Amino acid sequence: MKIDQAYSGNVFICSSEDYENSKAVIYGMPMDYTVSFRPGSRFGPAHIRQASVGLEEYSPYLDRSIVDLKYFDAGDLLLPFGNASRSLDIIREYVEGLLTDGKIPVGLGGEHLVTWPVLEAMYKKYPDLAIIHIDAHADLREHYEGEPLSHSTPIRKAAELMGGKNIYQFGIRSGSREEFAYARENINFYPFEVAAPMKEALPSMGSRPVYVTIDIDVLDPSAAPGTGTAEAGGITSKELLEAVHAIARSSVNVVGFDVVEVAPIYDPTQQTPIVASKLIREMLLGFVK
Ligand SMILES: [Mn+2]
Repeated sequence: MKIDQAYSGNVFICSSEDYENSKAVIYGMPMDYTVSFRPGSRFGPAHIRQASVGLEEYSPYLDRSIVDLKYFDAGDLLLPFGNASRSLDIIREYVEGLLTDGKIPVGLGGEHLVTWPVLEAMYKKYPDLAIIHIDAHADLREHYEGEPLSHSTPIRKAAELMGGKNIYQFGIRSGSREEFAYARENINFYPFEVAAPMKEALPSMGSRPVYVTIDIDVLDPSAAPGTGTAEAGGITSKELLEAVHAIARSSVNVVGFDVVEVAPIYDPTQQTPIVASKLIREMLLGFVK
């Protein structure tokens, strides 16, 4: 007899087994081989699923419950470890398939480079796409030690593909002088803070299709130590949730989102996947109408 997996921790809590009728699809991208400092985010998706079992189904912020929403958890993509280029191809093809099926992709990372092929697929489907990027790091390098396929380059690639003025960055507090100069000139750039500038910027996005990518290291290391490139001086989980709810209550049309860079091995308390799983719940309830 089949055992219901909804509360097993093997899937994100309350995931439906019905792909066809699910609006959103959760998928893991267990890739961490281009990181500049500490690896380990390949284990992020599994730990976010395990931590999700501790969540309530109901969101008092949004007065909505995940039992009233149908989403499917596809598990983790099978990636060829060590081969970044082929891994990105596999991610891109998978997300293109989700978009063809009319789904909202909900990605679990993995290092931030996994977002690059997702953005390529999203932009192909939505030519008027805007990106909301919430992160401690600008991720605007052209290469890292000569390597363009690095977790420090995805937003630069996106800016070159779709124009920096279609990208909104929040919470950035780390990067090279060149990245900050590039951001100030080319991007809608809101460094250090997240919730207040988010509320300021959202009206200018109107009802555009938006992809939201959150690097967990935007949080202060005291709130999320389990990440490869922890950066002091970050925001609280309360401020991050406030920003997510501002997006949810705005008129933008969120067409996909992800949470990346959860590296559980650096966090024996598992606080980092715990906060990431609540973010996913709130984004499912706030963004998937
Ligand atoms: Mn980062």
